[in-house]
Amino acid sequence: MEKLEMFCYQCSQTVKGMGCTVKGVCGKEPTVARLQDNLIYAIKGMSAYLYHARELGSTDTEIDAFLEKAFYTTFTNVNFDAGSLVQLALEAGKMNIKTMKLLKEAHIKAYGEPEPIKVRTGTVKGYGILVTGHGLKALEELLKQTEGTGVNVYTHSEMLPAHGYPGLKKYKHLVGNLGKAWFDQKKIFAKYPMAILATSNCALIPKEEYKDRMFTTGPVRLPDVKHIDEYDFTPVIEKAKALPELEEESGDIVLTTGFSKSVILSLADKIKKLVEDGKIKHFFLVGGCDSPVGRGDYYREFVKLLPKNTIILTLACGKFRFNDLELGDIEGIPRLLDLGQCNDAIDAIEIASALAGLFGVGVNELPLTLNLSWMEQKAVIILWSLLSLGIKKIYLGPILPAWVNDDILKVLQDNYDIRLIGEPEEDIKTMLA
Ligand code: FSO
Repeated sequence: MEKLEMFCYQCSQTVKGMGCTVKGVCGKEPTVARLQDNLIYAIKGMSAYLYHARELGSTDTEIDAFLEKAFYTTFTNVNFDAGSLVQLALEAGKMNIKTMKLLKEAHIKAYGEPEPIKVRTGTVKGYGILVTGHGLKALEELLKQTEGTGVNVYTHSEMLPAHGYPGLKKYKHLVGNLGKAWFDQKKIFAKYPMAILATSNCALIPKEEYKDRMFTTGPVRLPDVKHIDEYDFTPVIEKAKALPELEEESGDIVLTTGFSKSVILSLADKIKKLVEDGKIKHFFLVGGCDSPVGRGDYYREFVKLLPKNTIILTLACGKFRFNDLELGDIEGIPRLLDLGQCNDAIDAIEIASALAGLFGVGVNELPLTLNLSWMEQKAVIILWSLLSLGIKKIYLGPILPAWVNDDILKVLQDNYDIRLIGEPEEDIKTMLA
């Protein structure tokens, strides 16, 4: 059958299928289409955070109204003005700051403020359920329903920070974390014979060998995988109990998480003195959404090479590239501080502005460098949040998002001095210079 022909409003030609969005059939660089794509990615990321906030009873009508406006603007024939689409992306960034705050407050209200905690990475003898994604509400409901059943609960990837929340760590059968960033899931889920629950984005089509013991909840759906509605995890618990018990296996590493804003800011005076005495020379924020493509090893090498008088804040699944490294401490302050999930970028923003206040300078004048790995929708909206605050000289890697063309990159470089990663050693020299 002939494909529908459509008029492309951007190049004023008739094209096969929908109006082109990435490669212009007209031969023109479709910057407007790419900026529309950017906006779609950005509002998808923001919607994910909003969804988890709503799960905990927190909503905001101003954010809802913005999403409506932004989504409407991505019609192929509503907005042809590249400049205003950049402005809209910045507005989305600002709105996402509000969204991340809403979610953080909802998490703290429900589970208390995270506290530093060491998390084991092996297995405990007995039945188990492995939870992946970002959904703390789903995890909490599962923990309530598994209490006293002899089924242990483990986290994977972006669920690691759950261990820091008092309201979640109080469950003694939340016993550890298995695996690293989202893209190791096929290997990890196949390796451990336990039930698996996916609570948010970054779930992959399952392999045959574990498909029948995998479950989804919330917005996640996978082909031939049972979906759980209304937080009734009975089928997941029954499946876990029908599987062989796991053996006791001590993990190779112990991970640390739970460095909330208030934990870090309670050390503000000490940090100030260490900076003034030259014992802390520079702060780095290294993290973001990890990508299986590109030079992901860059981040491990980068962190390893950082001088011992530097502090590294981290968040999101990008941290698994290096969060097993023993980096020591500076007079009792750990050099590696895990702030949590990608949405906890709000803590990084508030810590940076508190440090700026402490030293009486602007955030761009702080001895602070942001070196962010990115992939996917949430990383896009977090980048626009940082840009909306006027933060400059952010390093990006390991690859450029598909919607960035030379024109867009030039705007980002000219206005925000965005830099692309190079070699770790050279980058560190430039950042510290
Ligand atoms: Fe990573 Fe996934 Fe959370 Fe992202 S698990 S990649 S888009 O969700 O933001 O850090």
